[in-house]
Amino acid sequence: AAEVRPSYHYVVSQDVALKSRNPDTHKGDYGKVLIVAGSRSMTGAAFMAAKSAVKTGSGLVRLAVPLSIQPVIQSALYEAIIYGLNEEGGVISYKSLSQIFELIEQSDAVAIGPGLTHEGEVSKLIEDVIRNTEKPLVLDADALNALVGRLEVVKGKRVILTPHYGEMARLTGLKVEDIKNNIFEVARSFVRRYEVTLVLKGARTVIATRDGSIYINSTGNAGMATGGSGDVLTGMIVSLLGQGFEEEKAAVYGVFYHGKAGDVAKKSKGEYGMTAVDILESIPEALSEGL
Ligand code: NPW
Ligand code: AMP
Ligand code: MG
Repeated sequence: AAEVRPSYHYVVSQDVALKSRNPDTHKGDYGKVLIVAGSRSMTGAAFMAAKSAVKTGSGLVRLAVPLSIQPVIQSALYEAIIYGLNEEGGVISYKSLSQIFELIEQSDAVAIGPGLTHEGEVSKLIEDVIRNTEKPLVLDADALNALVGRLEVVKGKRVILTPHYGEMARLTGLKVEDIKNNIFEVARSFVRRYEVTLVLKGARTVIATRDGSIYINSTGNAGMATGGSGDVLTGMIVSLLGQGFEEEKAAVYGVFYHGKAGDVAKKSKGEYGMTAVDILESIPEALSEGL
C-alpha cells in the first residue's frame, strides 16, 4: 500500500466546538455506556471513570465492578447503575465473562481497564471480551497491561487505546526515553500496525488516527499529574463514543476537554492541590464554554 502522508493538527477550541442539544430530545439520544473497572483497592478508579462519563453527558452509564465493592461505589455514585461481577478476593474473575457480555449487548460503547489490576484471570478475561465484541471500545490501564504480547486481538477493531508512556513502553517493548524522543513516529507506526486509534498521554498528549493523522492537544497543565487523572479521561472518551462520535473525534474531543477541565480546576485549586475529582467536577464548565 502507498505510504500515507502524515498530517499534523494542533487542536484548538475552534476544532472541537460542541453544538447545543436539540431541545426535542431524550436520554436515549445520548448513548448507553458500560465501564468495566475497579478492584478492592482501586474503587476510586471505577468511581472516577463512571462519574466522568456521567458529567460528559451520557444518557445512561452502567458501571460493572467486583461484587464486593458494589455497595461502596453505590453509596458514592447515584447517577450510574452499578453491577456486581463475579470475583475472587476483590478482583473480577473469568466467571464474569457472561455477565459482561450481557451488559455489552445493551451498550453503545464500552470502556475497560481502570483499577482492574492485572492479577489472576483478568488478562485472559479482557482478551476474550475484546475478541468477541464489535462495539466501540476504550482500553486503558489494566486492559492495556492485558494486551502486552497479544496486541493482534485489537487489530482493525473499533478500539481506542489510552496509554501513558509507561504503558506504551510495556505495549511496544520500547524504553520510555525512546518513546518520548520519537513520539510522532512511535505513535504513527503503532497505528499503522494495529489499525486502532491511539491516545498517547503525556504533558502534551498526542492522538494518532488510522488515516495517518497526528493530533496534538493544546489544553491541560502539570496539576493533572495526579492519581486518577487518566481514569477521568477514559470516562470522558467512552461517553463521547456512546453519544455517537466516531473513534477519532471521541479521542480528540475527549483529550481536549479533559485538559480544559484540568485548566478550569487549576483556576480555583492550583496545580499543587487540584485532584482528579476536581478535574471531573470541572467537566461541566469546560464543556459549556461557548454554548
Ligand atoms: P515512574 O516510576 O513514574 O518513573 P502503572 P498506574 C511509568 C489505577 N489507579 N506517566 C512509571 O514510571 C489505574 O487505573 C487507581 C505515567 C511507572 O513505572 C491502573 O489500574 C487509582 N507513568 C492502576 O492504578 C488512582 C509513567 O509507568 C509506571 C510515565 C495502575 O496505573 C491511580 C506507572 O504505570 C490510578 O489511576 C508517564 N508519563 N512514564 C484509584 N484511586 O483507584 C513512565 N511511567 O504501573 O501502570 O501505574 O498508571 O498508576
Ligand atoms: P494517567 O497516568 O493514566 O493517570 O493519566 C494522566 C493524565 O493526566 C493524562 O491524560 C495526561 O495527559 C495528563 N497529564 C499528566 N501530566 C500532565 C502534564 N504535566 N501536563 C498536562 N497533562 C498531564
Ligand atoms: Mg491511568
